[in-house]
Amino acid sequence: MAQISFDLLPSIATNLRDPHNPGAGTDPAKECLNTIDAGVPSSHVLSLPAITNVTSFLVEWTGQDGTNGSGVESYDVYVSDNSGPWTPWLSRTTNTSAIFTGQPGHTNAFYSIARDNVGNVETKPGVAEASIVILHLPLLVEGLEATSSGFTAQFNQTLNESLLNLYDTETNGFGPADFTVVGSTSGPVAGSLIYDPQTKMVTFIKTGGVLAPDTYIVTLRSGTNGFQSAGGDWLDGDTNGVPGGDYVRTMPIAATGARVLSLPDFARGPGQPVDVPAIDSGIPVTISDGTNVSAVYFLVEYEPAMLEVTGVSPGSSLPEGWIFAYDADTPGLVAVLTGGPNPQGVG
Ligand SMILES: [Ca+2]
Ligand SMILES: [Ca+2]
Ligand SMILES: [Ca+2]
Repeated sequence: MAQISFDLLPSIATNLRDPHNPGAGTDPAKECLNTIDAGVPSSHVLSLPAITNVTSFLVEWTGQDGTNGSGVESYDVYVSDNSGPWTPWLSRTTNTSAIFTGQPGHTNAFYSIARDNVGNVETKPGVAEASIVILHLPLLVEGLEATSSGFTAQFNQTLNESLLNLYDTETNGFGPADFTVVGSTSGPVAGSLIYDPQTKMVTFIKTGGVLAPDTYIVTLRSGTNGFQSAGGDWLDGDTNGVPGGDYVRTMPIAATGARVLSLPDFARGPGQPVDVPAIDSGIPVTISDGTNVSAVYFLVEYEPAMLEVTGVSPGSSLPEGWIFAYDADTPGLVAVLTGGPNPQGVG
C-alpha cells in the first residue's frame, strides 16, 4: 500500500477497498503483481576438440537465467582468429549450435554472451571458452587406380580446376600437360580429363578405346599452373609435407584376355547427327576379339537430354545368319541381343 497525495488535496491510499477507510482492507482487483528480473543470465561455449582436419565444424553453447529469471532470449557468439581481436560471429541467435567455417592452419577461439527476456545482458571479458586448431594438410593424391580406359586420381581436397589442362596453345599459359600417361612401349597416351568436385576425383580417359597392356608412368604435375587446391596449395606429390613436387607412379596394365566392347569417342553440337565416321550412319559398337563368340548381349546407357537414339541396326561384319534384336523404348537405355550358329569374326 502507498499513500498518494496531489498538491493541495487530501492524500489517497492505493489498492484499498475504500481509499478513505484503511480498516476495510486491500482489494486484489486493484493490485498488479510484477516479478522483477534483475538477474543477468549466464552462458558459455562448450569445449571443442583441440585439433581438427576439417575446416567446418560444429560449435555449441549453453546458458541459463536463474530460478525465477525470465529465461534466456538469445545469444551473441564471438570468435577470435589466430589470437586476433574478438569479433561477433552470431548476434541475437536463439540457436545453441552452429557450423563454423575456418581456414586451414588457423586457431579459432569462441565465447558467448546471453541476453534474458527482459533485456539483461551477460557481461564478461573476452576470454576464450573453447578453442580449436584447424590443421593445414597439404594437397595430396590419396590414390591412383587404373580403369579399362585410363586412370582415376583421388585427392584429399577440392582442386582449382581452372589451372588444369592436357593441351595448350603458346599464349594460354596453362603450361605443360598436368596429367600425363606414358607407356614404356606404347609412348604418350592422348586422352581427356574429367574433374568431379563432389568426389575430389580426376579421371583420365584415353582417346580411342582401352589401354593397351603396358607399363605406364603416370605423372601429375605440381606448380603455378599445375595441380593446386582450391585454396592455392601446390600438390605435395612427393609427400614430404612441403607443398610442391610432382606425383609420379608406375602402373603396369596386364593383358586380361577379357573381350572389350567399345563405342568410339565423338563430339557434336546440338541438333547434329552422330555418324562415326561421318561417311557412315550411326555409332558403331565393336568387340576387341570376336573369335569363338556365339552371342553378344549388351546395354548402352546414354544421357537422353544430350542424345536421341532413333534405331539400332546390325553392322555389315555381323556373321551371316545371326539373329538381331534390340529395345530402345526406354530413353537413356538401349538393349541389344545378337547371336547365331557361326561363331567367328564378330564385328
Ligand atoms: Ca534474468
Ligand atoms: Ca596447367
Ligand atoms: Ca613436396
